[in-house]
Amino acid sequence: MTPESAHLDLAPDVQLALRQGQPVVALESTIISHGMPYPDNVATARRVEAEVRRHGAVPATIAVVEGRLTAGLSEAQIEALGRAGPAVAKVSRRDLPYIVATGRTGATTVAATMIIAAMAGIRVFATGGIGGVHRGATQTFDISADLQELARTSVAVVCAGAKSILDLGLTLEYLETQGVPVLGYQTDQLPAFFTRDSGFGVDHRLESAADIAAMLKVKWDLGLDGGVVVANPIPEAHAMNRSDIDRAIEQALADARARGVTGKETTPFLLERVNAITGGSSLAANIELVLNNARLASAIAVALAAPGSMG
Ligand code: PSU
Ligand code: MN
Repeated sequence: MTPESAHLDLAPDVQLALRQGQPVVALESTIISHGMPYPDNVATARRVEAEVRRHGAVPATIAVVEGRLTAGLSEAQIEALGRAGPAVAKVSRRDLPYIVATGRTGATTVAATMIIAAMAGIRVFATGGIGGVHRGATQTFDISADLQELARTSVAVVCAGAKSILDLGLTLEYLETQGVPVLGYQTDQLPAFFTRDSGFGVDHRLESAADIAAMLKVKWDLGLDGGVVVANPIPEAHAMNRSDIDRAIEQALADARARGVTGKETTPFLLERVNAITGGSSLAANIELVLNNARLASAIAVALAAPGSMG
């Protein structure tokens, strides 16, 4: 037993799948507690797990439960995280040792989920949107720890790009500096979460899950540790009107400035404001894009697990 595995609990089906080299997809929990309102958050988490199963992989929703790093939450654990909502600690890399040492429960961000997934041996992770460089970061220095994690931890993160609550141009610059490939799945454009096009391009375009899996294998075979952003645009039918979402985001940013919101509260505050201002329409889009990411992540995990693929 390695020192870290003493802190790690795997659900039986996750453990079995990993032992047999079967595909597993990691899922995060901050999206449940801080990214969507109850009870849609719990319903969505369940649907995402079912979607992963339907596409041939085992879902592992990740959180810290009473001090245990947990990959593969039970239904009751998901319900508890969703019901508690923002009262649950939001756990990124810097928070993990405190939460574990004190036996607390926390919802893991993309960064912390990547860490636990990598410990467990899970290489593919589906979420909604990643954190990034915030607007105004030249003054605030507010850069999500997700980006640094992508630089160091070898997990592919399938997302719908990032919300334009962030400075997407600076986010791409940061990822370039850190050597993190940003792949477009069947697109040349970086998607902006609710919309298919942010006005920025991706580094490389790939057409299939198998091609993405092949590139991941080469990256890691070459010893190029670190993550990859797989940007998967929201399905056309569910994409939002750009000017509606832009207006909501501007309003949310103004509200955050007026209230002096800083630090780890910034992202949850902005997510909650955007949800509130746009009402049900953004929530519906959010749910659809996460399901879409779960499907692609499952296909990538299946391709990676194919005989001869990961050696
Ligand atoms: N962006 C979203 N939905 C989310 C998050 C970001 O559209 O749920 C969450 C993710 O868990 C992400 C975290 O890892 O917020 C980033 O927080 P911060 O910016 O404080 O690093
Ligand atoms: Mn931040």
